[in-house]
Amino acid sequence: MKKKSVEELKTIANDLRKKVVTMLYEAGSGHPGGSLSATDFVTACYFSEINVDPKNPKWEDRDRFVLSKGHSCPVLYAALGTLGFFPEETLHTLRQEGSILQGHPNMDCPGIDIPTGSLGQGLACAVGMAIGLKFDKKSSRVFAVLGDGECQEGEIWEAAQTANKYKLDNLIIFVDNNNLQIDGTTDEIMPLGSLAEKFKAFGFEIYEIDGNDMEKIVSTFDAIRANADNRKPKCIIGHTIKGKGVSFMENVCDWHGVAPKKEEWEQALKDLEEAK
Ligand SMILES: Cc1ncc(C[n+]2csc(CCOP(=O)(O)OP(=O)(O)O)c2C)c(N)n1
Repeated sequence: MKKKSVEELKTIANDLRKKVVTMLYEAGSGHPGGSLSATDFVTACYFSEINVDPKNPKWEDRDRFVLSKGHSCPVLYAALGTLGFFPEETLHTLRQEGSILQGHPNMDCPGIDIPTGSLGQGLACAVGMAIGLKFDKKSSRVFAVLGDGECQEGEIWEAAQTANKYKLDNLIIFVDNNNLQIDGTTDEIMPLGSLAEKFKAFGFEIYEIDGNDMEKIVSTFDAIRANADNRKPKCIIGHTIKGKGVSFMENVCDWHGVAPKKEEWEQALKDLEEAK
């Protein structure tokens, strides 16, 4: 895929945010906060960095993408629909019975490499994929998006140990570090300390950035590519804002898993239009 400029990526991210709030408004349920905090990273992945083919979603040599924090799937669906993995009109069927776009992703949806939603499990799946790709001598990479609240799950750290043991330099994880969980701050629920220090201690190469800054995300990908074969898994700690881009959702925990009503949806679209 032809690489997009940072400005083009910012425009796409804004467009995906609009699609996310619209999908959630139409569905009447879903998770806006964590979808909007992860939007810039998902955009940079799908529209610039990862090697996938919308016409051949199961292409053997594709890069893999694991949305470990599966509840944030509206933004992933918006990206996949925009790219043509499925007809874009399908985005209007989010969470409907029989739709390929369920409240948590499953593999009926073209472009989804693994079902997720039970937090803590996705990184282990990504690690397994990265081991398999190395075993098959493929140059494909595995990208995984984790929540900071999700990092309170023990299985994350078992998977991290394994990534280190097998020197998975083909694994790139992004921690969407928005400091909020389902019903409070991550610190109130279970303090995490420094995730950068933790993943470093687990053998990862660390990049700590503003995870809503497109330029930083793109330059981090450049740095990772320049340093690809150092036999270390990579971890980007992305400091983000939950609900990013919608004034009344930003940093408000109550918007973790609630859909906007009509006036709120209209206001959200207005905010995003103004942010363009
Ligand atoms: C194993 C498991 N326990 C609990 C939940 C319920 N749950 C859904 S989202 C969420 C909070 C996740 O917080 P975080 O990972 O920080 O996600 P974000 O803030 O980015 O949405 C919880 C506890 C779940 N999906 N899976």
